[in-house]
Parts: sequence; C-alpha cells; structure tokens
Amino acid sequence: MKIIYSEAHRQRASKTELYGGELVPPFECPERVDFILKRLSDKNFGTILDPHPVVSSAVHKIHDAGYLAFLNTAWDEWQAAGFKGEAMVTVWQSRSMPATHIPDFIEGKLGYYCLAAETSISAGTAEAAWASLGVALAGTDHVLKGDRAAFALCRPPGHHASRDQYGGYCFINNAAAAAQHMRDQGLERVAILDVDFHHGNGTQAIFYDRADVLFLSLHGDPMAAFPHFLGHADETGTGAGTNYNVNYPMPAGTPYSEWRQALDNALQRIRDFAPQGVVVSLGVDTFERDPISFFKLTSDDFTDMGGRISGLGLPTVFVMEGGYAVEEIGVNTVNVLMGFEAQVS
Ligand code: OKP
Ligand code: ZN
Repeated sequence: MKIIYSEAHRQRASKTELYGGELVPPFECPERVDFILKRLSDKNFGTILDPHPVVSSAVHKIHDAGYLAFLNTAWDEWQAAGFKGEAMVTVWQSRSMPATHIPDFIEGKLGYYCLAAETSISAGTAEAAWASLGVALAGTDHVLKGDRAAFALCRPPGHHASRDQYGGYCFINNAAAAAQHMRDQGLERVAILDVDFHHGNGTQAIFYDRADVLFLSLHGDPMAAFPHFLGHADETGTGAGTNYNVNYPMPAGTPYSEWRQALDNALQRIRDFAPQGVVVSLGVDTFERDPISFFKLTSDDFTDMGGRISGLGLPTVFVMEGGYAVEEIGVNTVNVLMGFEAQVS
C-alpha cells in the first residue's frame, strides 16, 4: 500500500491547547506522526511517497472562499493586532447573537470562523493544513488510478472542519475533499466511514443535503463527548440527503465487541449504497488508553477493524485523523492497515 507523507506537517506546532481551564501542550502534536512512521518502518509496511501535485477544485467546493482566505491570513492578522500569544477565540456568534456581518477585526473573525476554543492558530498552521490536504488528494489520486488502497498520513486532521469553521484540531476537511475529488473524477457514489472516536461533525455538515456521498460515523455519544452538538442518532440527512447520513453514538466504556456491531451495521449500509470508492476517516483515539477518549479498543482490535473494512472489496483511501496515545498510535494505526491488507483478496 502506498503511504503518502509530507514533512510539512511539522509547521503545525502550536504550543497551546485550552484544556480543563489550563493552556497545555496540544494533544495533537507532531510526534504523533513520528510514531506512525517508526511503526511503518519497523514492520516494513508500505511504500512511503511524497505527495504529487493533484489538480483538484474539491477543496473550493467543500469550503467557503471567505473561510479559506481567513485561514491564510489569520496568523498575520493576529500578529498585526499586537497580540503576543497564539490566536485563540474568545467570543462567538451564538443563539442569542447570530452573525449578520463578518467582523473586520481578527478577534471577531475568529469568533465567526471557529467552532471550538481548544484549537489555537500558530505560525505555519495554514501551511501545514494545506499540505495535509495535498497528502489526502495524492492518496486519493493513487486510488483513482487503480490502487486498491492508500494511506494518506494527514496532519493536521480534518473531520471537525466544516464548510466555514475550524476547531477540534482541524482546519481543512481532508476526508471531505478526498470524497469530493472522487466524485469530480467520475465516481458516482462515495462513502465516508468515520471511525475516529469523535463525531465527524464537519464532514456530516458538508454532505448533509447530498445523496451522492454517504456519511457514516461511529463515535462517543455527543451528550458526553466532543463535539457535543452534532452526532446524534436522529441526524439522518436533509432534503436529497435524507437517509444518507448515519450516526452510531456509543457510551463511555464501549468495548470492541459492541463497537464492532456498529461497524458491521455501517459496512452493510455501505454495501447497500454500492459506492465506487470509500474514504475512511481513520482515528485511533478509540484505543483503551487514549488520554481524551472513552472507548476500550485494544491494539489487536484495530487489526480486526482493518480486515472488516477490507471485506467491502472497494477502492479505499485511509485519511489520518485523531489518536493521542502517542506511544501506541503507530501500532494501532498500522494494525488497521495490516489488517486491511491481510484481507485483500
Ligand atoms: C480531534 B479528533 C476533551 C476535549 C476534546 C477536542 C478534541 C478534538 C479531537 N475533554 N477537545 O477528532 O481526534
Ligand atoms: Zn478524534
């Protein structure tokens, strides 16, 4: 399997995350990727390739132009305003104060374009986010050209980023862009299977009214887990997209024996949909020792997961999302990929 990887992710090296009322070193750190590369090398798994340039307008279809422009200049505007720390949101449009204008000043812009305050914007964040998109598109291109599967080692992750909002460590929705690129290259139907611990609210929102992209997410119940406001079982799509959105919220302590039943149900839904391509939002924060999550998957469970996904027999792009048990992220991620390849027939 081809592994697409770019060193450019290192430019995303924020120093601050708002967590429990403190500013802590971000869980979503560059070292995550080092442990994945180390495990790939130890297992002699896959062929690591730089992303090649891919001509695609997918990102402009799934994101708002004003949002992307904001992302590109946010750090400079923050610095120009004279602030000393990293760019953090402090105020939002909200239920009682909905936006009627997009503010000019950076503090107001952050409030307009941000959906969660833990994520700071730092120097190089936009550059890394664009490179992460390039990794996802290159992986997708390999699959469109005939590879059965590819692993896009994206960082920063993407599935919380909506059409015009960042947050949850995400800026550009890599998985959504991969799916849109598949559509633009002629695949009629694409499924996105999100196995990250957190609900893929951004991806859901982007495709909520569409029948050409089926979105399925297995995640911690939003009543208890981030992102808290999306990911309920009764969110099934709207308009033409009705019944093309499927959520599997699960409670704290969920073991693989339960999680697997949701996965099997999701895989059957994908078979019924009969897509020509699959994008997997691959987070391994479902791991039992993940520091910010509450499922109980073991390292061996990830191998089984990969095998089941492979059983679909479909062209598949794995797009890296979360996983914060940094020492074990390599084993768990590569187990999914190895489980997938072991099943390929
Ligand atoms: C990004 B991805 C936990 C707070 C969590 C943000 C989590 C973002 C996860 N108490 N805050 O889906 O792995
Ligand atoms: Zn996650």
